[in-house]
Amino acid sequence: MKDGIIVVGTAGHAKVVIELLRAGGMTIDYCVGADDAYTTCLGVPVLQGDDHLLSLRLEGYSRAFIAIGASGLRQQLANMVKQAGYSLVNAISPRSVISPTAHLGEGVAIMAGVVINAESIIEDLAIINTGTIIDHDCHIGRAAHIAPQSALAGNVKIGNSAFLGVGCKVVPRVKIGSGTTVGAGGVVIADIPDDVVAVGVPAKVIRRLKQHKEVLL
Ligand code: JB2
Repeated sequence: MKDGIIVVGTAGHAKVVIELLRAGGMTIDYCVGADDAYTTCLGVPVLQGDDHLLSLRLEGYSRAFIAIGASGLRQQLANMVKQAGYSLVNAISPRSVISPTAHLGEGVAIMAGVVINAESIIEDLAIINTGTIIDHDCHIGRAAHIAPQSALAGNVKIGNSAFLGVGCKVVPRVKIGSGTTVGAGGVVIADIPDDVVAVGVPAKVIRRLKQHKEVLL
């Protein structure tokens, strides 16, 4: 069995994740990227093409992290590596503050400066980006992404695959639907349905999106 981590993804998100994993004392042996990916990422050798995930598994690697921002692709690749027999590690900054009563799923990224308060739940594959605050009793859905410097008050629910742009604010008890995007700087003061784009202060729906696909294992 090999102890090193395989990071899937080779671009900006992978760089941040590699540094988080290193800060947590882990060693990253390879990145696996698309066929046209660069050959190294922060000094980690890059293998091009997902067939490598299977050969690395046969070599004895068993731990991976999916470091890709696009939530659909992140879920597809997570399913692929799990089916190949990998487990997903978490990438958690030692400079985040996470309540002992919060619950984290697997394959989650929690960047520096994040605060997650009591009894909040972060589902698998979610990204809680730099400097974001998640107050008590929030629920962040599978593969959702809360971009940097956002702030969620207590009891907020964010649906699966939702995306909150940089600097969003959400008042208590609001629900934001699955597959929904809230544009940068949006202030959400009322529930927002699934699969829409909402922007502004206060945030208003401006567009419907194609229904997002749940990519469950
Ligand atoms: O089929 C694939 C594949 N397709 C694209 N297999 C594998 N293994 N990897 C694939 N990729 C990889 O997704 C590319 O090689 C590349 O590494 C990555 C897409 O990179 P992109 O430049 O779109 O960004 P990112 O995912 O690293 O970061 C996004 O999300 C972050 C959370 C950006 O929006 C960042 O700004 C953001 N911070």
